[in-house]
Amino acid sequence: MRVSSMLAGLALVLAACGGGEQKVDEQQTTATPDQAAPAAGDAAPAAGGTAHDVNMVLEGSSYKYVPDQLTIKAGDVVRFHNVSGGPHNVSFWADSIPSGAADALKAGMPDQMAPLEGSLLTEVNAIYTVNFANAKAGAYKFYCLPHLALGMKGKLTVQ
Ligand SMILES: [Cu+2]
Repeated sequence: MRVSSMLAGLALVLAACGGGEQKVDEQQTTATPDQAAPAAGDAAPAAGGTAHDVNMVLEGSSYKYVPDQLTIKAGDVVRFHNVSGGPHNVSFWADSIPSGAADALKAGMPDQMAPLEGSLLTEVNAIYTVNFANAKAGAYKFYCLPHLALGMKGKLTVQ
């Protein structure tokens, strides 16, 4: 069956110039890209945890997290959305989180570029999720590496 359809295709190619493009399309559609893998940072909160959303935006000439202050509980996740003005990321100052909190926080941050430094979100609508499982109570101050000099920073409080 396949051979006869290829022959038919060949006949079409011979009959009409440009028919060869159809054959290329056919090959591309049979090779399905592996898009089934979930995006990095798409983690769900632990059972009972809440998901919080923080947008990373360029408003006028200012880069900001919206909201730039929020209070969560241990076990929650925070989803940082690249809305506009990217690339953005979320980095935590090691000396601006509760003492002894770094290990649990590192465990909740996928694809770190350096310790406590989240990966850059270059695509609009990309999301970076930080999981605060086992997080110590206290204040966690964070900033956007590309826009720190422009004042893009925020504070999370874990109750
Ligand atoms: Cu930024």
